[in-house]
Amino acid sequence: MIIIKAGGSAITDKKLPFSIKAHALENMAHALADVKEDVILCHGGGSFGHPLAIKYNIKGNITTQEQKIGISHINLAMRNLSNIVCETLIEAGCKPFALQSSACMTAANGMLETFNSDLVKKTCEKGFIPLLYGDAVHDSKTGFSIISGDQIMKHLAITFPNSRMIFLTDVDGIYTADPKRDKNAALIKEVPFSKLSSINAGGTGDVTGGMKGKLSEIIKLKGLVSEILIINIEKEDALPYALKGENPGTRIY
Ligand code: IP8
Repeated sequence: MIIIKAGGSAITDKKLPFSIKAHALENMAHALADVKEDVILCHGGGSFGHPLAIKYNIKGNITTQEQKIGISHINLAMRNLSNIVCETLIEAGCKPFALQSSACMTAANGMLETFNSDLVKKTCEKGFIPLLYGDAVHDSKTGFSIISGDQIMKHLAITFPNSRMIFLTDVDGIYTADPKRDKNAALIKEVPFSKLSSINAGGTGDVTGGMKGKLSEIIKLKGLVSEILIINIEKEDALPYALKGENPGTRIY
């Protein structure tokens, strides 16, 4: 099993609300059209989910009318992004089947609590690519909360042990510092799980964390996956290489 996370920054343009990076989506879709192994795809919120989460102050207890309107907006925006991803995959010859995260997952205090992963299994068994995404979900403690795609990845890692995971980003892999802010940042080609916590990869204003946040989620995958690749989906060859087992970015083992 190959489980792929398409990061929000990789497939959307965070500078412009509700805008996508069409070339990145197309690179991903074309690479997946040729893959023979079972694949699960999960994407983040990017310019569709995160600006709304900030605008409507989606954190803690969701009690005000304003916050609740925000939840509706996020629910719609994430479906819209999922539709765009699906359309791009279908055009490239893939068979995606979107599973609306808000309809098959719940959270408790912002942490994923229940997940009907049977639907994911059935979708794979029938030869489709299950498509999941970070989303606003029912929360047993706060009313609603936002589940990140990385939390979903952790759950998938437990459900499908020893899978390979590929994280698609807009940078070549993990750097010694944030490559968008620090020109001395150097790419790390290989790193063991045990050294991940000492890397200062820089962060962004995402409600669920940026690259630093991603690494803190990735650390939790130790012992659950066979390996993780972090690659740049803006480079046309990166995902085809990664799917063949090569390392065009950073390999975590
Ligand atoms: O981009 C968050 O998912 P992430 C999704 O994987 C929303 O952190 C709705 C902001």
